[in-house]
Amino acid sequence: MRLVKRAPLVLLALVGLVAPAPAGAAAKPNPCLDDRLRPSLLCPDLKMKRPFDLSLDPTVKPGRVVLRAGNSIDNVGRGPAELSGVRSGRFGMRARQRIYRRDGGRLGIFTGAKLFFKFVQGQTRYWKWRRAERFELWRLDGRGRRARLVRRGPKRDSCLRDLGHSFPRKRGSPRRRIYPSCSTEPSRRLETIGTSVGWSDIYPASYPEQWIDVTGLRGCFAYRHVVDPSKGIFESNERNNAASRVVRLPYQGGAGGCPGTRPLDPPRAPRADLPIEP
Ligand SMILES: [Ca+2]
Ligand SMILES: [Ca+2]
Repeated sequence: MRLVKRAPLVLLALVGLVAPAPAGAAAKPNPCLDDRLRPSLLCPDLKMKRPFDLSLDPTVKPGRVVLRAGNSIDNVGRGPAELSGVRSGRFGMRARQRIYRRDGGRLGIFTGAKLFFKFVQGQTRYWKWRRAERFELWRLDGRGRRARLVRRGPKRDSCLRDLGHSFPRKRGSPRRRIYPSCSTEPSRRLETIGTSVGWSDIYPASYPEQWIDVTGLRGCFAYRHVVDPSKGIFESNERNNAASRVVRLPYQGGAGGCPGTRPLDPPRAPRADLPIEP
C-alpha cells in the first residue's frame, strides 16, 4: 500500500488534507488546475460520452413515456478518479478524493463528495458516489443553442468503477480492473470507489433511472448527460464533463432535421428557479 508522503504545509492547507472545511466555507482551489502543482500530480479527467442507444419506453410510469439512454463516464486523465469514504450515517459516508503524486505519494482532499448506500429498484443497495451525474433535457432555439432546461431525469448517483476498458493504450492505463463493482455490504465502515485511467463506468440504457420523461413535449431538444455537476472530484479538465445528443420529440429515432446537432458546450449552469415543464 502506498503511504501518504509529507507535503509542504502550504500544499496541505491548499487542499484541506488536515481537516474538512466547515460548512459554508469557500470552495477549495483545484490543484489539478494550478500550474505550479499540476506537474507533480496524476490528476483524473472525467469525460462524459454522448448519450447512446436512445429509445422510448412506455412501461416505466403509467400514462407517461420516457426516453432512455445509456451513459459512459470515461477517465481520460493521467491518474485515477478515486473517492475514499468513511461512514458518517446510516446510509452515508463522507469522502475524500485521493490524487496520486508522480513520486508515489498521494493527497487526500475533502471536496464535499459523499458516498450513499443507494437502493436500486428490483435489486439491492449499493455504495455509490452521490450526485455524480445529471440527465438534462434542454429545449433548443432556432439556431440549435440550448435555450431552456425543461426536464431532468432521476439518475444522480454512480458507482464509479472500472467496467469497460475504453482506452487501453492510454498512458498509465492498468491492464486489469483496479476498482470492481460497487459494494452491497451494509456494514461497511470504509469504502473506496474509483475509475482508472483509460477505463469507463458504463450504464446501458435499459438500467434503472436511465431516462428522462418526455411526455407531451414537441420540438427540438438536447438530451444531455453531465458528470460531476456538484464538483466532488478535482480534474485536469473541468470543461469536458457534459455531452449531448439532439433529438426531435415526439421521438422517432433521431434529430429529425433539428438544427444544432452539436449544441454548445461547455455547460451553462441551469438556474435553480427555472420552471420544469409538466
Ligand atoms: Ca473532465
Ligand atoms: Ca470535477
